Amino acid sequence: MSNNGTREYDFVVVSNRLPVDRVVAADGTESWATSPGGLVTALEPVMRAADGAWVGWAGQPDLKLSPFESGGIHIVPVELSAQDIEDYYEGFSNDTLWPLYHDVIAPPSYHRVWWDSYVDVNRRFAEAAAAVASREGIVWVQDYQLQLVPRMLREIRPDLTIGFFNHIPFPPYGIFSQLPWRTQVVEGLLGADVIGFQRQADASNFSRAVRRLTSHSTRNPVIEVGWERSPTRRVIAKAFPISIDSASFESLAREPRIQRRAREIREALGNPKTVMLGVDRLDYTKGIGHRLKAFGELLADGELAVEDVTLVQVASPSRERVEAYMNLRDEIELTVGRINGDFATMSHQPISYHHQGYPRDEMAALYLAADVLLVTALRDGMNLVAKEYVASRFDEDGVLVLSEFTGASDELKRALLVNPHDIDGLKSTILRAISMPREERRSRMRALRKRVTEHDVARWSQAFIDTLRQAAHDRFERTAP
Ligand code: GDG
Repeated sequence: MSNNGTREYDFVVVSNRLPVDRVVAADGTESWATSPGGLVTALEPVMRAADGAWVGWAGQPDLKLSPFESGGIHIVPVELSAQDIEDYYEGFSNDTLWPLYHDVIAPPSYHRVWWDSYVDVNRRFAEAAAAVASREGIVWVQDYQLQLVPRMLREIRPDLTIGFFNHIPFPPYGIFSQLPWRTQVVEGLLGADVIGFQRQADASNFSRAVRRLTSHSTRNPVIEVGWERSPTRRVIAKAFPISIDSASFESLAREPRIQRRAREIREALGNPKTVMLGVDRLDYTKGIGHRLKAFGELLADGELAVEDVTLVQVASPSRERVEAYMNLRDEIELTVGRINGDFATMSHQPISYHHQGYPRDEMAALYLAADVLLVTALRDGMNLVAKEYVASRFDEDGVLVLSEFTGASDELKRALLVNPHDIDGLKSTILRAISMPREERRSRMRALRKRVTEHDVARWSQAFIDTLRQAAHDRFERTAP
């Protein structure tokens, strides 16, 4: 208990979005359902064991909510106004940082009012976390929307141990240096004791930015941070590749009703010899256009026949109020329409396109139904879809075509790795995937499954939290009288 009687928590997670969704029943009553995301699943046991709270935004503007319990987690809502959402979230997070951190695939917009809002909202998240964390507790901040929180939080609560995990890439300095507020962002992150990235390359890019922008010394993975008026602190910046709840995907796929549904999907598509699948948020980083181009050319060249191959593309709606996403949707849907118009017969469509989100059961059935999964991202922090496909394939079948520009490609080496910019290379890889002999499919899928089942999301969170606890231990040892 704090002085003012509110409860305090030893383990606090801070993320832009809370892990719960508001559900309004037909009779108007409201409740909260825990969203089935990987992060919640991974952190639930830690939350329970360590008396945890979760700080974040409930997903709707101007919603005043008091803290509440949901699924055994103490939920601390941070209110965002419609203006905050426009400037901090859709603006600075999704139209400045997102394109900048993904190799400027789309041009980032730099607006000072967006930055001011980002600073302001980050401060409110930091204050909310500071208010609920117990003395010498642990706070774990998630992702690029909240990069200033670690430093702000440390200034309010120097007793805390603070972790930060970046779910998206950290760009090379030549790109990062475009950001007018680059030094503030780097110093913001350095408020943490442990900064986690998806890949080693991201951690190296970050260390280089630290060397270029600050006078702190770096010796991988340690950065010695000397801020004015405070003693030097050791910050660890290294890779912790995220994963999925592999066992739960596998057991879902093993359910007879899911396998039945997978067969139904193939039948509904006219039982083509090969079903290829793409599952992505409709985002310009995912390389959906490159994938469609390669597929369209294979049909035009006569290398693939529409009766033999169907591409199912799930493009789940995303960031629909950001202009770049509106334009992307038009572009993709024009291309899908053209390919279908050019090659469809009365009984077969080359692309089965879905601008919808599906329940997890349907996703698992799709993974089972697909002979080939196409992941052609131009840049992706990790890409969990690739891991979900592998986890679902308990039958040791299916071929994963995986972009070299995903974090997942560092681990899933026995996928067919592609450079999605090389359309000819992509085309020949697709043909290779379609005609791969059963024995080779099995041996590759086995190796991929070994990696994904052994390195699941529980192992990821455990590794991060262990490093954080070790950092806390070392810090208190060094400062002990
Ligand atoms: C960011 C980083 C990093 C998608 N459509 C539906 C649906 N999904 C689920 C997938 C998967 C998740 O959303 C997407 O995760 P990804 O990793 O593929 O991509 P981002 O959303 O861009 O995630 C990424 C990740 O954070 C974690 O650190 O890997 O690099 O960009 O789980 O299955 N799920 C359901 N219906 C859909 O229609 N149920």
